[in-house]
Amino acid sequence: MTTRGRFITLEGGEGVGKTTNLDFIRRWLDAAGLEVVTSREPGGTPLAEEIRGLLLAVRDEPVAPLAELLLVFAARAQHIAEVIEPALARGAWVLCDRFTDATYAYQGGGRGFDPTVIALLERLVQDALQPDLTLYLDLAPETGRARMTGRALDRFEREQDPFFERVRAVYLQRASELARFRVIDAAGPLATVQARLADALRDFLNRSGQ
Ligand code: Z5A
Repeated sequence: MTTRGRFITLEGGEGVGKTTNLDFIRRWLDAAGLEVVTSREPGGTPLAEEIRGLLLAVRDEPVAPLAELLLVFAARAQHIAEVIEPALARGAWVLCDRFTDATYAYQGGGRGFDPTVIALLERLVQDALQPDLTLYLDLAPETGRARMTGRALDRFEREQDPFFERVRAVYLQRASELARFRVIDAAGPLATVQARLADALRDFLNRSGQ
């Protein structure tokens, strides 16, 4: 019988280094002899990537918070069905740049949705699916923002500092409540951050009996 794969998510505010470190983590897991599928949210399939485009586009029409929340979960439903579940079922490890903790942080903390509403949709869309390990890259929002200098900002990145303070507060709250979280200090040189990530991965593999 095939052993189900593990689901690892990478989380954090803007500019903390998720995209930069995703490839490092993938190579690290590859070197450990694991089959790894990398993906991202919102996105990960053609349809979900189209929804990502809708969510991130800067537009004149204000986006109703409920429309935003439902689009996030619509993309997630497609991503789970097409990519995440099939990969885990065949024994591959899935490494995903953001998942539902981002919904609690951005739509919950940022936009003010009651977490019980998010939890309702989470159950509907995910059933029992949860990450096995969540690597949360923690950084002061102003440091992350400074790293983004010169980039064209999307609809979320145009939010102001208090929005990102609320996002960070929700991530830290969840990290204190959920055992699957590992908080990684994302400040300092990239090599230092990657050494912290490698420690967390080594620890997870040891605990998983790999
Ligand atoms: N969103 C949501 O609202 N609800 C949800 O449920 C989900 C998502 C899943 C898109 O996500 C948006 O979707 C997101 C929340 C919303 N918006 N925001 N904000 P995204 O992950 O694509 O967006 P992002 O957070 O803005 O990602 P990003 O711009 O790609 O940032 P990053 O991946 O964390 O950082 P990076 O691109 O790897 O690094 C930024 C720069 O810093 C880059 O030049 C690096 O070379 C540099 N860097 C990286 N590490 C270091 C260190 N250690 N030192 C110095 N410089 C560094």
